[in-house]
Amino acid sequence: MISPTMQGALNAQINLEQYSAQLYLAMSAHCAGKSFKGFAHWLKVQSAEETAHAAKLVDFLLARGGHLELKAIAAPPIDFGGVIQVFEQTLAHEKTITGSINALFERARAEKDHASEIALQWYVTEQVEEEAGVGEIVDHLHAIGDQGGAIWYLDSKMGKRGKG
Ligand code: OFO
Repeated sequence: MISPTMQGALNAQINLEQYSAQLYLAMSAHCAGKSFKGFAHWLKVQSAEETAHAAKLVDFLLARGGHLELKAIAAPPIDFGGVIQVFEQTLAHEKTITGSINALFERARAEKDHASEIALQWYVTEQVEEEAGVGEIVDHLHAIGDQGGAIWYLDSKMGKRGKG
């Protein structure tokens, strides 16, 4: 059985993952509005991944006899600026999520909740990948700038995410 504090913390993390899905969907629409179809596609796939992250936590919470307490999901911004700013904000957001996953992991460890600790290891590893992947995109964008032909090349590359 999961403790009330861990249950509350997991519910809060579920809400954060759902917010991440909303945020990336809003960013995807923002990029689509600027005809950056590849960046829009990448962010839409990312949004779906965040929904899956939330669902995985829901499954774990229920398997441990916990109660799901869904809360309202905060509204994301509408305008994110240029593509570089979009991905800088994505990286900043992922760093925030890493912080909350680490706090959750530490709580599990402090409570000697081994099951939660092991389940959260997947998220710790995932955050390493997410920060590295988005960090690489930010580096590429800084290198090429958001004007000129190279941005469209990167856009077409981003459009291949999940397509083999
Ligand atoms: Fe769920 O990993 Fe990004 O936020």
